[in-house]
Amino acid sequence: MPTVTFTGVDSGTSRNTLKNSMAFLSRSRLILACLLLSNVCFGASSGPNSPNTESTDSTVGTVSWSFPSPDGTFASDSNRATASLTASNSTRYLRNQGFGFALPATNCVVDGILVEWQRSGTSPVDRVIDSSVRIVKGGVIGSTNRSAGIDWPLTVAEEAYASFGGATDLWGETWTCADINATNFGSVVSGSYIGGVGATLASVNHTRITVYYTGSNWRTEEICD
Ligand SMILES: [Ca+2]
Repeated sequence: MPTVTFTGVDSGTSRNTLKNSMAFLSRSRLILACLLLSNVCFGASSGPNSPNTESTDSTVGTVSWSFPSPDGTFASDSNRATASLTASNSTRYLRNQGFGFALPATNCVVDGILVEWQRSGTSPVDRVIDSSVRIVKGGVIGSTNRSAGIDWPLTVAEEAYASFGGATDLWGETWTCADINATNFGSVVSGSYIGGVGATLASVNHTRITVYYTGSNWRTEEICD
């Protein structure tokens, strides 16, 4: 058995120091063995975000939208996109894109999309209703119409946000988070005047979208004491 000789210090003290160090290393190995690297999912939402483009899309309806300068629907303010309706006709689509989402590029699953429009009609007797409400993916208008024929408030003073879709509604589409981040992701809405006479002014003040998604992060967890 070789003999270890400690020089310059008391050999008993050095022996205790070595024993303490080895005990510390032993505990450290135990702690490392109890750490688990796991992929943990979390639910999140992004938004509501506002668009940076607005236009008339002639896919439906007959009456185009007019937009003030610099914009009508980018914010809830005194500027509105408007369409003058008569004799039971409908607006063309009001199309919004450029919502500026920045969902994670990886480990990201889209769970639902909520679209809200702040809008009104101005006829005191007859009404404007939603005729078509759809999502835009990759610049293409979706096949799912979420309109329930809801009345638009009758005055600008009564403007309110109407909600379509939600936290678990994918609007009949299959999504990647890159689809949401794309500049050609957006929404369209068309209104119909259900009065047979007179005229009304359909107005949209603001469009906004909230996206719900599941992400995941790698994290270490201690699984024993
Ligand atoms: Ca506005």
